[in-house]
Amino acid sequence: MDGTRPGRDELLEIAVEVARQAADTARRMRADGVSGISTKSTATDVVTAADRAVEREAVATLRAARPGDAVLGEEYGGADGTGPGGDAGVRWILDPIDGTVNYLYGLPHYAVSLAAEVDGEVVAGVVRNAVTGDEWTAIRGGGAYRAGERLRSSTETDLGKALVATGFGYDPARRAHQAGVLAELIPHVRDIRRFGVASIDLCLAAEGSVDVYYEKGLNLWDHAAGGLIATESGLRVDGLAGAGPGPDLVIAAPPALFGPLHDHLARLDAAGGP
Ligand code: LIP
Repeated sequence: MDGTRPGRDELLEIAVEVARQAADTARRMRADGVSGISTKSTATDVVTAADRAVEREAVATLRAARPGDAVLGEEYGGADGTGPGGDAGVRWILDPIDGTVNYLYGLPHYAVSLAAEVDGEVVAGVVRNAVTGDEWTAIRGGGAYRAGERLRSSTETDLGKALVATGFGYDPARRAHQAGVLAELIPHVRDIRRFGVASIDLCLAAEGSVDVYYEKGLNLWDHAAGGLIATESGLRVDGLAGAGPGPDLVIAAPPALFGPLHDHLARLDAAGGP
């Protein structure tokens, strides 16, 4: 494998191989207990030795498979010296353990999320729950799958009957703002689910296990792969006012629910606050 321009199938194959290896490492390290705990943006934004080890291992495997590609990882950023897109315009976007707080508490709900981006567009992605082995994949234009089944997202058309997944940041002031938005939104929906893992939340929306998902404050590695999987299952994945999914807000919803949910979130300044 060299700096040649790869096919999407080839990129997905590499992503799945790396995600399975990373998931096994994360799960094995968790069985030995949690070590090397430190914090990042706030006292509750934790990182563990496993987050770092899984990322180093995944980057090494990606390097071996495609030496010229760029890698953007949560723990080491793009510390590989190569530009946004490597020799062939390929960049890998990796969250080694999405749901680190769940990992810390031993909740069986954390994932490896890996996307391949070519010339700035995500074209392949995998999200793998490291404990259950649940694995969601997608290729742009090729659909989204879980266990060989093509995913079809919710067809709900009434926001009042929509089950909503969402999340909260690590900054107390931001959580207060997010809770305020949620308190105003909850009378207008069926109910809320807070699982703690953006990548899996997007995949649950992709398979219709929840109807919609939204969250403020995500990084690219939290939503790159899950966003493609959600899009390929039929959801609209965007921000407010067509801004695109990003740190201000990520919304994933069936076309019929996107407008009503968007308008509530805009009215409630969900992209605003700290
Ligand atoms: C987490 C996200 C989750 C969000 C958390 C955190 P991490 O990512 O997956 O949706 O609510 O605040 O950002 O920190 O576990 O990689």
